[in-house]
Amino acid sequence: MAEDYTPMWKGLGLNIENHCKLLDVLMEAYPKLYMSQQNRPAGMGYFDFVVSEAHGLRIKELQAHKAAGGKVVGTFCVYVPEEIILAAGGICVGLCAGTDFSAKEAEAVLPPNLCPLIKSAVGFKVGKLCPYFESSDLIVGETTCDGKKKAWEVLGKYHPMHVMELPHTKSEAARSLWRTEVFRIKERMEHLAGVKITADGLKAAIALVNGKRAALARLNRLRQANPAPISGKDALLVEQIAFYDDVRRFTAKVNELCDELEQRVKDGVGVFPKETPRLVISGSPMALPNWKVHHVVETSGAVVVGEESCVGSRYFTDAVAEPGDSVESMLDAISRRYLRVNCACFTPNTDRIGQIIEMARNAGAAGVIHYALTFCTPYTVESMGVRDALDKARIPLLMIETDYGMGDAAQIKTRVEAFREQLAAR
Ligand code: BJ8
Repeated sequence: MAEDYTPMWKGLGLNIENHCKLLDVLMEAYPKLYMSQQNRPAGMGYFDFVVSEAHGLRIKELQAHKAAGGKVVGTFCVYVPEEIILAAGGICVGLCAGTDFSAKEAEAVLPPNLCPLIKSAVGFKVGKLCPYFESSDLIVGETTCDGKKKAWEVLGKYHPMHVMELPHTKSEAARSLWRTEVFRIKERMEHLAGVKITADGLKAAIALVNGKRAALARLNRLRQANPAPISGKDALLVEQIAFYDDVRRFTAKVNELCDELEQRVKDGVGVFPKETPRLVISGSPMALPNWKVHHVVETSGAVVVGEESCVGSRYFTDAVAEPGDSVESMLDAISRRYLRVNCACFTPNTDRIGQIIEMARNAGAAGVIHYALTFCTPYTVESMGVRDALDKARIPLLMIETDYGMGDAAQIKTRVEAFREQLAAR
């Protein structure tokens, strides 16, 4: 890190000793997993820097924003409309976490048999380990899976929260409920920030977030080239950083990276040989710093060429329709766009299956890995329908259910290697 941020972390009330241990773990893992990759695009340098300053410079930026009167809002789900937070002069930061470092803190207030993503995030708050939590003026939860919505009752004892009621079908009644929720979060943001959201402000925020999604979609189109111009692990990192970096700067840096990748594609330059089996990963989200399965796959002779995931295509596919001129018409467009996301918390959720097949075909993938976090009922149960549909489409599938621990990494590696051999034999 560029400077000693200890005074800032102390000011935020972090548990300094444990926070330092957490940073040590991360800073030890990152070079091993990331800097060991061959022929990385030069444009990844920016994202390496962002990781190195994730708890430093970015937090300093959030503090400066707050000092100037702005608000910081933490979220856990791609259904929470970032555009509304930005239009109220806020900064939106993702609080999902991808490490088992905070499991002990989480298990003091939550049962152990719970999705690791929820435990990791709540443990960060309870253990005072995360400067993003401590910088947030408000945390926005949502009624998606049972684990999350019950966890928000616990989290609400530790931090000011707003919970959006997300319906679980896409019926007319559900759309109407969701529209009401979108209008309600707009009012909550106005109240929090002490501003009135204007049509111009909302229009600009929509354009900004659409630009970010378009840059990520461009990156993912470029990954479809063979040889893949960027590793899946690097692309995943960019998708993870999308949740907390400054939107304008991030979009510019992703587009710069894409310019470099376009040149690589023209020159036939890749990070793995052309014949490397290509895989799409689909399922539960992989929050930073969860790189486990990508790392296993890419050190087992295969390459990941797409993520059908909320840290992946569910986040960047689809833009908010170019808005009308009133705040109301823009909120309607936001509400429609967000309800098109296909999370396994919905029933039925068959459109997701079509998207997995489409992604696998477009990316020239030889197979799909269905990834479910342990105790993630929505994605685990839905994996049965995914299996049947991929079977019909003659796309090989490997199902992996795992948590954040590394105890099963060797076993997953053996299964991925066997899958790769199965693909080669076809
Ligand atoms: S839109 S996937 S971000 S809810 S992994 S906590 S589902 S038990 S994170 Fe999600 Fe929004 Fe859906 Fe996406 Fe529950 Fe499963 Fe854990 Fe999950």
